[in-house]
Amino acid sequence: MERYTAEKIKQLLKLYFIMGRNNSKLSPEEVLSEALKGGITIFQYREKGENALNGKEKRELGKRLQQLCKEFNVPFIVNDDIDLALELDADGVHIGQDDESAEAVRAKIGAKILGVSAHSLEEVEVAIRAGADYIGIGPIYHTDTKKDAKEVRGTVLISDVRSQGNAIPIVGIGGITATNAAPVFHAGGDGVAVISEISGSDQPFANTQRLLDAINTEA
Ligand code: TZP
Ligand code: MG
Repeated sequence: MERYTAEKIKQLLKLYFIMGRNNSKLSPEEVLSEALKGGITIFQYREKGENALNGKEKRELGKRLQQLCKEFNVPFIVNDDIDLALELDADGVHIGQDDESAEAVRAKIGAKILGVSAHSLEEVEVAIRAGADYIGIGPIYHTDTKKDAKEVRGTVLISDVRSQGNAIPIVGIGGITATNAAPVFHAGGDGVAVISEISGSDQPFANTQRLLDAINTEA
């Protein structure tokens, strides 16, 4: 297997849905099915926070969500847990600055997709040198979903990366909805990542389509 091209990654980032069991009102399987039908382009399994599943339960839910993604040919990414990603043969992993180094993770996962969260130009550059396929930047807007989120910075860092002539695939995250997604693309982002806009809704299909409509008028 070869590394994904940057062009392909940019297409995949367009509408990035992230969810763990405690983000969803409906069952996670039901929410993900609706989001897949609605047109998400990539999915991240992020099992975090209070009552997060561990061990076998975490793995079993991951397997079921991965199977749904396979049916729609949508890549399945695992947050933080490299061992689980390898065990399930996931399509990739996403890590933050507090996780294992991007270099070490790249060495373990080979050509799988590697996403890294970054909050400064320096972190962006280090992640790229270490072999990141894309960078997650946020929080763009206020979010209640991630309790330890950094301060809201809008799209400044995305613009700064592009001002430097850096073409690394970028996804913006944090408080994104159909009505505020546009600035991420205007700043040079390739996609938006959402948790609650889809998972917290009792109409995940409709919300996914609304997001996609908003994105398609920009991207
Ligand atoms: N990283 C930065 S903000 C955030 C993460 C995981 C949470 C995004 O959730 P929401 O509900 O889309 O604001
Ligand atoms: Mg992390």
